[in-house]
Amino acid sequence: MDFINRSRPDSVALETTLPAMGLPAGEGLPFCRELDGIIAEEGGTPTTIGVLGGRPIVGMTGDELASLLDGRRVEKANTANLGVLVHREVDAATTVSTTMELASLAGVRLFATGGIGGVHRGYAQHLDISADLAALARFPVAVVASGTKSLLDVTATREALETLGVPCVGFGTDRFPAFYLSTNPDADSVLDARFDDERELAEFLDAELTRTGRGVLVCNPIPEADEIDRSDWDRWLVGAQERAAGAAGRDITPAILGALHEISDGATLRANLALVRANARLAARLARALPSRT
Ligand code: PSU
Ligand code: MN
Repeated sequence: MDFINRSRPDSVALETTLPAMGLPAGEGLPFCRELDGIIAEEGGTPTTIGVLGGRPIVGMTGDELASLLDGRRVEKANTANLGVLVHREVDAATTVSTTMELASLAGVRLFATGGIGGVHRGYAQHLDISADLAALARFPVAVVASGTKSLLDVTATREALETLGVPCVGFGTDRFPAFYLSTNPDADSVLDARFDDERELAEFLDAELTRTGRGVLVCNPIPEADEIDRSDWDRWLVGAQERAAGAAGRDITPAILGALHEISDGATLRANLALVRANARLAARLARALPSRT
């Protein structure tokens, strides 16, 4: 496939669905610049991934990113529809799944995001499972995230990762985090291992990505000061689900995130930004510490 590869050995991949659809209009671009600054400060190379005119770009320039995030509606590309969007030569934002696919194609091994997609609540009545989960089992990239978004079924998502054989390790925790919350609010979801030392974690990731050719989920819980109160969360979620009830398919996640940001008067948005910043910082430190980068 024809794609632009501007990655470097110390690259940290960043996705474009989060700034294009997960944040209020106009906030995506400045936030991307902030993440670039954090990654550069830690000695890494920020490498934002997206699709312009059907051509995937690994390491978008500021101008390219500005044109993707200029406010018009762009397509959301996961591993199912990426090929069609490339074929039709359109612009698209990449989710965790396609950011992993394109990062691995370019040889980028670290990727920072907020929370991965997963198994939606009520899956027994209406099956909805993010392509992010299968992507973790297919592409050799370490994804640094605060677990899965708490608006999903966190327990089922953790189980699905186990079923897919995706290693899930924690940095500073042995519990699966739930995005705005540092642990799963519904059950005790344990991880495969806990690491407290960045160098040791980087050594493990290097060995594991090479050994399996598949992905690893690195769980970095939201910083304690930014965590959302449990009872506020329960209330906000009920309200957001009601407001987003009309959304379907790929629009569900952005609709619920947007409703939460409004109902919580920006509290979920602030928490979301805080955890992504922390994940970008950790990913950059791990990228620098990867033993076999060339
Ligand atoms: N994390 C965030 N905000 C987001 C997303 C993740 O903090 O907007 C996006 C990611 O791109 C993820 C996608 O891959 O939501 C999942 O969408 P779906 O549930 O439709 O697979
Ligand atoms: Mn879905």
